[in-house]
Amino acid sequence: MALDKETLLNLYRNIVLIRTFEERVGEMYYEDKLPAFDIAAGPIPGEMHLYSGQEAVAAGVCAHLRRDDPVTSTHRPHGHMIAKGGDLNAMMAEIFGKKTGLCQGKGGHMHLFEPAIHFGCGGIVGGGIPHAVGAALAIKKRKEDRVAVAFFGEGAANIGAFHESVNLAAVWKVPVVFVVEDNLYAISVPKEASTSVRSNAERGAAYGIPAVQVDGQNAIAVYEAAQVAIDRARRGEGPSLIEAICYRFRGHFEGDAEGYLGAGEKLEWKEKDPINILGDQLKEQGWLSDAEAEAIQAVMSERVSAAELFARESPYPAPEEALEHVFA
Ligand SMILES: Cc1ncc(C[n+]2csc(CCOP(=O)(O)OP(=O)(O)O)c2C)c(N)n1
Ligand SMILES: [Mg+2]
Repeated sequence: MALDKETLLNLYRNIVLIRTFEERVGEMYYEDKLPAFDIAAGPIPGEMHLYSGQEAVAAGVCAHLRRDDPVTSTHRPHGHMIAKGGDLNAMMAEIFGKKTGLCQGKGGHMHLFEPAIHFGCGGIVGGGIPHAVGAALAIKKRKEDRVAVAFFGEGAANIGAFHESVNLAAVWKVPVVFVVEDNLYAISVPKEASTSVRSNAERGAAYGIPAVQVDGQNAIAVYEAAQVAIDRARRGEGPSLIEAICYRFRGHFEGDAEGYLGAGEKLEWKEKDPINILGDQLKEQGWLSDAEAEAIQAVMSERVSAAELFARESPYPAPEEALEHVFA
């Protein structure tokens, strides 16, 4: 499949934006937390799970989605939401716990909800998978051509909700695509220690749905696999599964000592940085010069800085609002 210049450049811009956002959040997260690592201190209190390294998966899949296609995400949601077209300012404000955030500052980084782009996520591992199937069932009942996508990790693929969801999606033949991001670990647990099959793509056969494995560091490979799965779902032909083999460049959470990594493992994976892989593919075509790459980086840095400024300058919710808009 020959991809055109604008499609590839858009993938590249998206990946650079996600990386820039994540790395800046990673810097800001440590403000005032060190040296004792006080998790409640600084402008971004609480846990933080960043998506750097896995950007090609979110970008390659979401490139096919419309604003009205529902997406469920995870405890590592920023990349998915940015790729889906999320409002950077409102995302960043939510991460800062500010009133102008997507959940008025009461959700934090794992609870980003934006109805306008049909996006939701949450900290319960595997929790978004049944929601995506429910959304797909609604789409089918209404006879719409929308597609639901569930992003989740390979750890989540061992949760009961995954198996029940894939089974029912197949039985009901609903328009959903399951995207397993296999980044080799669930916190510190390697996949081999928790998973009965070598590849989650093998599990598609157990439920009678198409499933493929792709190189999740290669945006073009993800884009092409997602095109097949999403087109199929839009045509009413039912669910499918994509397993993207990828790697997170940061710890499971910020503050992770990463004692479980093999020697040199991270450096090896950094050779497969999705920005460089796609950048080289673009350069080979003559579609990206070093100066153009720098210009794209400058635009994305500017967008992230604007979101940071917005978040920093926004007010916190008032204490008397603490019990509003929450289950209490
Ligand atoms: C139901 C549930 N069990 C356990 C946890 C604790 N937990 C948070 S993230 C995580 C690992 C998830 O691994 P994976 O699905 O591979 O996603 P990744 O973090 O690698 O992106 C676990 C066990 C949780 N949040 N929810
Ligand atoms: Mg994982």
